[in-house]
Amino acid sequence: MQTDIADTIVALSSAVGTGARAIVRLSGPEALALAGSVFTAPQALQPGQRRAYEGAVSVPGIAASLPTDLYCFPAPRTYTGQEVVELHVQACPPLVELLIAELLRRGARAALPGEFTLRAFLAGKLDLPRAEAVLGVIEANGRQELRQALQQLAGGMTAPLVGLRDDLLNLLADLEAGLDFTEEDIHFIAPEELLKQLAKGLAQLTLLQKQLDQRSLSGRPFRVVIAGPPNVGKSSLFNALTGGSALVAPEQGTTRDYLVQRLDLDGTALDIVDTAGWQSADETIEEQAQHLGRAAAENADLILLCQVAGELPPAPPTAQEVLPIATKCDLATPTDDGLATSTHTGAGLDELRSALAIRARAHAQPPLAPSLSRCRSHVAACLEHLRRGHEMVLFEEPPELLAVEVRGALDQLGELVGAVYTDDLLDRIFSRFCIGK
Ligand SMILES: Nc1nc2c(ncn2[C@@H]2O[C@H](COP(=O)(O)OP(=O)(O)OP(=O)(O)O)[C@@H](O)[C@H]2O)c(=O)[nH]1
Ligand SMILES: [Mg+2]
Repeated sequence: MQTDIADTIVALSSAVGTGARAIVRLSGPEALALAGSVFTAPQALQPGQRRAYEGAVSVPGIAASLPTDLYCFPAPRTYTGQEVVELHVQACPPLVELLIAELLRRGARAALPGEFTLRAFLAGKLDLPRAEAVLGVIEANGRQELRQALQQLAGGMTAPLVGLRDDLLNLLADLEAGLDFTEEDIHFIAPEELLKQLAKGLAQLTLLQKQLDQRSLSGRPFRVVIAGPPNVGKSSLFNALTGGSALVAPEQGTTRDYLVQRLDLDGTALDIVDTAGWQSADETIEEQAQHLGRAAAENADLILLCQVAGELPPAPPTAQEVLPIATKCDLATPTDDGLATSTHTGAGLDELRSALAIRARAHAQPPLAPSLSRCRSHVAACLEHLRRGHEMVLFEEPPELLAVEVRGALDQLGELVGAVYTDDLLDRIFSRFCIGK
């Protein structure tokens, strides 16, 4: 991505299409001058002041001037660290197109995908994992991915590493200072202290490695749990989807255990789980069934929350994503409370399968996956350097060699947070963004 941060870039930064408002965003040294050249307001624009103006834009080809709000955010306290201006206009696609074309004609450059966030990164506003998390938030499929992306955006991954980098930099400084005095046997840092620092780094990184492993969602198939009150047709739905043979009976409390079956939908694997209907338990076995069902629901990526069509849907049990299903729609007119299905007539089953396939596919390629695997590889390499360093201190090897390992560990951490990067890497990361972000 060849970008010059001296260019003033422009893009539509709200969703494409009609709507209440469209936001045309500019970033760069000429942002206000360019926006001001198409915008008129009763009061003069004040460069360097953070404020909003009510006015209008006029663009060639449209006789009338169009009511517009202009928001000016002077550098450096902005998303990109540069002067940012937003023009909020009516979300009419031809108008927005004409406005952007006019700004381009006057000297702005069309922003490349992710270029606003790239500028934020280059200005030091975001480290690399947080910049990657911006994409994770935009493209999150479901609440769990959104939660993870927001956590990463808030610095959840890199904040603990800042302290580690500082500690290792101090350690390296002490080691390198000592290198000039190796003949005299003067140490700036005692071997016990070295071991303590290295062990602390190892512990921190091992913890981060575990967290990254847990967050890699794509490792296991998408897990769909069928849950809801007793006798609403959960096991019948399970059988209809999987071709399985869960017990189905008119009595409530038929399902005691829970059943899992792997299913292939359009080439994507997913696990479907049938659970016992929720009810108060008055015997031990029932209690166990309830407990198992709840545990299965907690591990779900999606809960198919079943209720008989026409009845009030039950309250969702957990924070997991829920798809409400109105079962037995052959018996009653379904309300709007969910996807209407009937295992007797087959109604709604194809729609349910496609809904599951879309979600399972999205789960198999979570937007944060490339970021997680990038971070995982740096953490693993950094751990390796620290492990070797730890061993060297134990075996009293020369401090020059230890310094090489500590430097290696620091390089890895630097690449992880983006303190060290290549243009290729930035290209790979930011080209996945959409334009305007
Ligand atoms: N008319 C109609 N009956 C259904 C449908 N699905 C299930 N049933 C009937 O509803 C009864 C209960 O079905 P199950 O699938 O065992 O219900 P469940 O929710 O698994 O029940 P528990 O395991 O006891 O919680 C059975 O008699 C099924 O034949 C449907 O789509 N239409
Ligand atoms: Mg059942």
